[in-house]
Amino acid sequence: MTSQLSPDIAFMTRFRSVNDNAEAELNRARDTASLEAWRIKYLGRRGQLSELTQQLGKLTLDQRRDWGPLVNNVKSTLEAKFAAAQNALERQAADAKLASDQLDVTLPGRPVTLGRLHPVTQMVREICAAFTSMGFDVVEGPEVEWERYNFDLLNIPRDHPARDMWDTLWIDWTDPTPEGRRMLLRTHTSPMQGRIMEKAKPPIRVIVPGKVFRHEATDARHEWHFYQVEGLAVDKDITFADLKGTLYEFARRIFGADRRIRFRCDYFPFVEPGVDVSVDCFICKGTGVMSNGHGCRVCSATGWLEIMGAGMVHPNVFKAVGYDPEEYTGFAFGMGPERIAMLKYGIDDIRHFYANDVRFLRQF
Ligand code: FA5
Repeated sequence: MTSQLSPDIAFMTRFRSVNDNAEAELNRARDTASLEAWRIKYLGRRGQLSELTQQLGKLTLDQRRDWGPLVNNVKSTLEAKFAAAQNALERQAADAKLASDQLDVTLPGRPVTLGRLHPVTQMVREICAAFTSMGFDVVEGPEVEWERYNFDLLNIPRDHPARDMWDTLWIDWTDPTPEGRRMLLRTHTSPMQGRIMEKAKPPIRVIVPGKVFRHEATDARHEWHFYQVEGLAVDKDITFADLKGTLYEFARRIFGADRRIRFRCDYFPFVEPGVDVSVDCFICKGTGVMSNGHGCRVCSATGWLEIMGAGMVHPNVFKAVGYDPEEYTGFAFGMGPERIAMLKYGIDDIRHFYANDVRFLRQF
């Protein structure tokens, strides 16, 4: 004998089991994945509540009137509980994230490392500022230079013995033109004198900071690459007194009024007369002798440190760039910012600047 449940009883049994199971399983859903699986199982398009709604169709009209609202009621109750469970889970996740992200304000901060300008860059800028405040313009030029500007235009023709004053690093390159031009790493910033005068008409008042290179052995005062700042002033009636006045003012601004400064005759082929300018040595205070009685290593026991060469522009240089030396006069100078920084900060070896030891560099 087979027993057949009436559709009414069968529906009621199914309704109860769906209702009970749905609630129990929803309470057990602990994460988003199981919550989503629950939604698909009960509230999805092919879920158990849709199935129940379809089964309503097998009941009589009266039974449908009784069961219809109940099914709807259960559906909306389950939807509300699902939404609440979902909210609770989201809140839990947000709380957990907040807790793990919490800042411990008592932890020591990480120090921020500040970059700084290299002491030679600072010195070059300071020198430029001293001259710009006196009305000079700043121009820059190429580090790889033609022999013509580095030597020829400066009254130093080929085979002139004065070329030995600058041990030159030549560029390994052959000029295909008949002129057979030669290139080099500029040995000083003076080549910019010719470049500037070729292009501009007086009055000229410029300074040229830049790197220079020489094929020479290094020691406490000599690097094979270093900076120079060139100066050039050309106009009618410029005299040696203007040069002295400008350099005294420069030394006063950089070293203060107490520092002694010395002009001595010197030879540079592109100036006449030529001088070298020195400042009294900061280590031996101009005596030439150190506190231990030995001769001063920094100034070679002379008491003076040479910081620049200078002089009145040679008439041959004016002629080479097409200026009339009867009409114009001018002065030029070329200084070494490393040497000036050594004097200013009491540094006893120029090689510290380019040894890249941050313990040294951090002091500036
Ligand atoms: C010159 O280079 C000339 N061009 C300067 C000049 C310009 C004279 C205009 C007249 C008119 P000198 O070789 O002396 O001159 O170098 C000039 C300055 O550069 C020196 O006084 C010194 O301060 C610096 N200097 C020279 N050689 C070195 C070196 N090997 N290392 C560091 N500084 C140096």
